[in-house]
Amino acid sequence: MALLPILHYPDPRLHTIAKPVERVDEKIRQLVADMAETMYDAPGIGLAATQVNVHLQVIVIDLSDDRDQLQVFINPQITWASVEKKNWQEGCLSVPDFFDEVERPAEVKVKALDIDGQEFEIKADGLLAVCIQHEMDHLKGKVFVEYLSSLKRMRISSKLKKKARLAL
Ligand code: K1U
Ligand code: ZN
Repeated sequence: MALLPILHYPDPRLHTIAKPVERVDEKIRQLVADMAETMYDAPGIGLAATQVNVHLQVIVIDLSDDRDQLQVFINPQITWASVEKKNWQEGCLSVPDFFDEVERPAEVKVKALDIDGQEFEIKADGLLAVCIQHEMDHLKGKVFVEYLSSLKRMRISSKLKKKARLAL
């Protein structure tokens, strides 16, 4: 297993659109294991392959307190979203130390492949629904700060650029 470097906003690679996985093979299983290790280490509750500069439709999520209930979504598709919307405070490992509210559908149904390449569909609400939608945005090249005002986005961008310069 390996820890993978996480891209930070405003890295343009975060805007790459991920391609579908053609075959769930050992290489994909290794990517999932490395992504899970990276998410647990960060620590985070989710991670999309885009964030580790791999442009394939792979997501890992673990919302459990004991960090032992990994959920893997390969080629995820939202098949239904509720009309009801909800605001949640979101964070992102690619936008360290910033949290802000985003409005999204309160419930979604998502269809995906699991680690064995088997199709499954789940209905999600609460934080799982938020996290799935947030991670699926990453696969489409969208970072949650793009839901915020351009002023907030510019402030975040310049703070993170400054932080990156100081880290050199
Ligand atoms: O996509 C990511 O960068 C992961 C992100 C997922 C997420 C969090 C909150 C709302 C929507 C999506 C994170 O994991 S940010 C870190 C975080 O929320 C957290 C970290 C440790 C413990 C609990 C939460
Ligand atoms: Zn994120």
